[in-house]
Amino acid sequence: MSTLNTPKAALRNDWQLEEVTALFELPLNELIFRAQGALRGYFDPAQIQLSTLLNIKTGACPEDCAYCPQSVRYDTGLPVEPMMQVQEVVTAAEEAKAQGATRFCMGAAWRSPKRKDFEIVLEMVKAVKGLGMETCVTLGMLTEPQVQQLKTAGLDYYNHNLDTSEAFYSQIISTRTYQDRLDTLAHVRDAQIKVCAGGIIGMGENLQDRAQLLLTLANLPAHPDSVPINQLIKVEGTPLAQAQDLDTFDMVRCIAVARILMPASYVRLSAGRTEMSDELQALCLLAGANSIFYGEKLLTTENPSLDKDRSLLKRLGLQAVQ
Ligand code: SAM
Ligand code: DTB
Ligand code: SF4
Repeated sequence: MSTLNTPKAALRNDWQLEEVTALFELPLNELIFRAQGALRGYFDPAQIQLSTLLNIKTGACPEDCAYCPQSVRYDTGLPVEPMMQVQEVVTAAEEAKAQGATRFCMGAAWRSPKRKDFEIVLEMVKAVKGLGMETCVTLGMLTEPQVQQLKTAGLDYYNHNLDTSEAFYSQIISTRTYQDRLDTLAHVRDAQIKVCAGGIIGMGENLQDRAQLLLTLANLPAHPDSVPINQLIKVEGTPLAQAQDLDTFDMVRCIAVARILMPASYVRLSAGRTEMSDELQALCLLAGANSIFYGEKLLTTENPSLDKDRSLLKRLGLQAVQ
């Protein structure tokens, strides 16, 4: 039972597509009501988890992810930057901790890490862990030995998104397969590193694709511990720069369905908050999101300012998870 005496919904890995699409089709009030119930079984609804992102290596990525400003294939005007120094990363993590973040997520624009770079990432993980923060990295595909080394270095979470449904995936990325992603997630899970896996909406996918993405995540052998739901950030120069705008409530519905399918996971209202009103963000939190990226930048794009977020959390009566 949670502190508020709401029963814990069963953790299921046998969701059927019809059940998930039926959730998407519920009247919004009913969907949100059910999602709040699911949240309250496992979490204190007055608490929110804050993760800060840092891009430790920017741009020139060989992959062709159609949404991504860091792919070498698209001219987005993003300056390519070499990998950061360990000390620079530690300084950024110290700042994030001082601002109230509990998890520090380091991202790199790689298909997969090269040996020399990987050694440096291991040092970064050890150093950030040494600050008493939760550590997370997102480095692309990993082999089993690399996962073991990250585990030994003290890594808590690995972020690797499925991004969309298997059926829609080939329209977004051609340089690696859906199975590659599932394999990396399996290596991470087998090493008992916590899994952070979610996706993006607003790339032209249909409702069935969104339902299938969430179904695939929920029917993994264990639910991802953390589920980032990103709204596409349309970056000029990427193939998806002109993608159609989402309906305002699509994000709310996706978050609510993720919450119902994976009630014990942190569901993160991720990319896209700068385009959202305070009211829409509040609705996403009401629909069961209990985590955000906190810090003025995501990887290469803007995120709300710390002041704005502090004020929003205060107005909503939310406390940061310690
Ligand atoms: N290169 C690694 C990889 O792809 O696994 C790690 C970094 S990659 C940028 C991490 C995730 O950021 C992607 O899987 C995607 O879900 C998200 N992302 C990238 N560009 C985005 C955009 N324009 N809008 C929303 N999410 C985005
Ligand atoms: C995730 O799901 N979203 C974050 C994090 N994991 C690595 C990244 C969002 C990136 C948005 C585009 C950018 O800033 O480049
Ligand atoms: Fe590279 Fe990751 Fe961007 Fe894809 S999402 S282009 S793998 S940085």
